[in-house]
Formats: sequence, C-alpha cells, structure tokens
Amino acid sequence: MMPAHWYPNLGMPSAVRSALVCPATMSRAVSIGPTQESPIGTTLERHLLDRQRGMPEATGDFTGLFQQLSLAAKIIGSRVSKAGLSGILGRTGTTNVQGEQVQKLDDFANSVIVSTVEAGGHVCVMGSEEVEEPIQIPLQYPQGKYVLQFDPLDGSGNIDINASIGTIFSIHRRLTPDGEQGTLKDLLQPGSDIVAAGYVIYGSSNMLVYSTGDQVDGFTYDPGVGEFFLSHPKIRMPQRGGIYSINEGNYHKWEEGIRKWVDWIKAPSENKKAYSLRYIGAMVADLHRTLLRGGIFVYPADAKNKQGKLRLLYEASPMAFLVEAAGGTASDGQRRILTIEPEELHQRTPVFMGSPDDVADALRFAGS
Ligand code: FDP
Repeated sequence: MMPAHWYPNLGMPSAVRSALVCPATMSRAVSIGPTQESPIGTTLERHLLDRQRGMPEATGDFTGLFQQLSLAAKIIGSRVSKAGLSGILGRTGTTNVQGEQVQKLDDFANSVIVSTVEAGGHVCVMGSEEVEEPIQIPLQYPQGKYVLQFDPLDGSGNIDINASIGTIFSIHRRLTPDGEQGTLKDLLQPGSDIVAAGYVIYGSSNMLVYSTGDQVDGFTYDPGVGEFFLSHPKIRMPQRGGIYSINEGNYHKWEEGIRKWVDWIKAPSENKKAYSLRYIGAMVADLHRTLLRGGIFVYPADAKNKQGKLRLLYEASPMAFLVEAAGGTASDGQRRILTIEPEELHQRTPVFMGSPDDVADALRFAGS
C-alpha cells in the first residue's frame, strides 16, 4: 500500500503537504518548465499540464504525445507483470499452450508503442531499436511536429528470468517540412537537440522517469489507481558514488586502460574505499540505480564490440540526456555523448555515465 502522502489532497495536513512541495525551475528556453510547485502525489498528467500552462505558446502536442507514451507504458507494464502467467515468454514463432502464436515480449512492446503513438498526430516518424528502417506514420493520420525514438524493451536478456527491464525513449523536433511524412533526416539528430527523454522501468514497482532538460522527475505507478504519481521530484546525482557497474566478464576483451581502472576502483587505498560492483545487465535498470545512488555505469568498446555495444539513438543519447539533467556526466570516452552526430540509425557507442567524479576517474584511466 502506498503511503498517505502519495495523494496530495487526501486528508494530509497542509503543513505536511507544503513541506513536501518542490520549488519551480525553468532553465532552458526549449524546455517546458513548471511555473507552479509540484507536490508529491501529482499525477504525471497533472505534472505535464502544469508545465504546459507555463508555456503560453505550447499547443498541447507535447503533453498529448506524453499521454500516449504513458498509456503504452501502462499496457506494456501490465503485460510484463503477467508474462509468466500468459505464456508470453519465449521466442517469436513458438506457440503457447492454447496453440496460439506467441509474440515475443519485445515485439509486443514495439507494436504497442507504434500503434498507441501513430494515430495521435503528434509525431511524423519513429525509430525503434527493434525495427531496421524508419517507421513512417501512415498517410491517413496527421503528420506531427515531433520525432520519437525508442527501445521498446531494453535488457531483453532479463525477460525470461523475471528481472528488471525497461523502455527508453527520446523526443526531437522534426527537421523536415511540416505536414509531410518524416524521414531518416529527422531521426539522425544529436542528443543535444533532444526536447525530452525518459524511461520506464518494470521492476518491483513500475516507474516512469523523464526530463525536458532542466530537471529529472520520477513517477511511480499505482496499479490500483492506474496512474503514475510523482514520487521522485528533481532527481540529483551525487558528485561521487560508491558503485561501479560493468560486465566484468569482458575483462580480457578490454583495452588495458579499462582493465587498470577496474583493478583500481575495486581496490581499497588510503584515499578511497573499494567500490561495490552491481550489474543487472539491463542498461535502464543499472542507470536507474546510478541516477538515484550515484556511481558509474560503463559499457566500453572491447575486442568483440569495437564500437561499443549500446545503441546511440535508442539507449545512449536518451540516458545521457537524463544523466546530464540530473547533474551527472555522460561520455563515449572522448566526447560528450550528447554531441555525437549520428550517421546511422542503429549506430553503437561506448558509454561512461554517472557521477561526475567517478566518470572523470574512469576517463583518466581509459585515455591512458
Ligand atoms: P540486452 O542485450 O539484454 O537487451 O543493449 C542491450 C543490453 O541488454 C543493455 O540493456 C545492457 O546494459 C547490455 O545490453 C547488456 O550487455 P551484456 O550482456 O553484454 O553485459
């Protein structure tokens, strides 16, 4: 059961309510910043509407798109939580006990997002980690002003073992002329031009975390009410953490600098304690912990994945946008991930993300 303070107006004394209120900020011209205070317990929808009211020129398109994404997150979350029951686990092409075709959970998540968003009229093209080519909006629907990129189900290796997985998304403004179908050009935009990014984590509870660049807010899903409620306003990353997160099984495939950094970070010395290792194997879950607790998440290039493993557009850029908005650092080893100009839809990149001091340490070793 959720604590009473989750719900802002349900019998909570006003003194308690005002103590839970977070002040407003609005720092970037492109962001949709709140003009009002957002009390704990605010629904995602109200949070978006409060922000929209603070932008007289806002048309409601952004809020509309987010409402569709939130609906998709609820549908996917519901199916993920029933995955073991509904016989949905497994590969595409297999049949369940009823003899029906089993749809792989990541295919399902992909179709839910596409079908929820395409008819809304807010988007002109989509890019998905699951789909080779740009996903065009059928001509019977309005062609909107935004561009949506997403990884429908990140950490798919965790699906069959009932561990955390997630959906990652980012939104850009279109570059091609209004009213036409969007193209690859709209999708190949750097992270620095992201208007908003976020993720949904399907875990012990489901959460939606998003940012428009000025702050990062987290919403926890209450399945009884069917709403995401503000639970983690203005997430800030500590300057330094105590956890490193990397697939250490790749140790012998790494370059020497990464090996030396891992040897160093787990060894206690006069100046520092040994860091703890945590690696779930789903970027969204590993970075969710890193956002809340600090520390560092790294997926470097290695002998097998020469460009790194993670996808720039569907994983690295959106998460870098959130990490930076929360006060962290996100690098590919040489430059800010947000400054990388994408050349291909499914381009990969090495990733060093987390608390600024921890990333600086790793980069010092990686450059050696
Ligand atoms: P997955 O392949 O299970 O979908 O890029 C996808 C990703 O998971 C990330 O979510 C995760 O951080 C990484 O790959 C895990 O890769 P390793 O199994 O090589 O550690």
